[in-house]
Amino acid sequence: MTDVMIHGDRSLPIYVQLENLVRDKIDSGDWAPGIMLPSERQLCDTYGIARMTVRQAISNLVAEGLLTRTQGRGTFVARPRLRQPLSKLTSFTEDMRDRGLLGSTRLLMQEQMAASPEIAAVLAIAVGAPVLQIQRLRSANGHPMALETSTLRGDITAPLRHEDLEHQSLYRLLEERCGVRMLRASQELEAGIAGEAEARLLEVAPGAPVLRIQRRSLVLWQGQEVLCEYVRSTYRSDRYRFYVELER
Ligand code: 16G
Repeated sequence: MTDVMIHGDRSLPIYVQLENLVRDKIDSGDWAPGIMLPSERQLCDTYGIARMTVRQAISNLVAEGLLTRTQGRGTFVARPRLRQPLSKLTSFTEDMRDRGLLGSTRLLMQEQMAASPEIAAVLAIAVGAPVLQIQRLRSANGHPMALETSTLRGDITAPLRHEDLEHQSLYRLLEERCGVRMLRASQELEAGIAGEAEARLLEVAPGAPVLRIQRRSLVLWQGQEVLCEYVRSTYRSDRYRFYVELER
């Protein structure tokens, strides 16, 4: 077996040669994002190599994020992740528009409620004060990207009570309807795994790696700087890459 050459260098283990071959096909555009790879059996037959070897190469490329595997459907060439700067306070709508993608939203919940102690502490308001909570699934070109649960101060967002939050940008509405100017935000990002419900919405397997983000936004409202928005988001880690410029 060690004598087999499927990609340039006979001295490399066969699974590495196969990985390199797949990489080349993706880099050259021969295998475009979203296309399904030949089956394990086909790869074995085409290159005359063992099933275990094919499996190892594919698993490594899945772990690397170059391929994605969907249970029962097959292995696909991954779509390149969206590179999102962490230094700009932008909205999902703006992010999609800037990239020439078609952003869409599914509104899962829109409710007026009383602030829990946790929310009250985060937004620096009284426990029981009114808040508006909305949960939205955000997609790009029809592909689910993130699930966002935003909690906003009820007094500031009172004009939004009957607004359609499925087809309009929340940040634009805040600025145009609520007399708010978005100023800045603090954001925390950590790794997580998708629970059952969010996995279904994001169309990933339960337990798939995700990025969890919390954002607290400060706005100018009635001449004062106040915390207005607290967002907990779950981003698909295979669709996003966040970056930040560092200075010294
Ligand atoms: C982004 C923000 C979210 C904000 C939303 C408003 C993160 C990581 N991202 O998705 O906090 O609520 O934009 O979007 O929190 P919209 O104006 O398009 O409704």
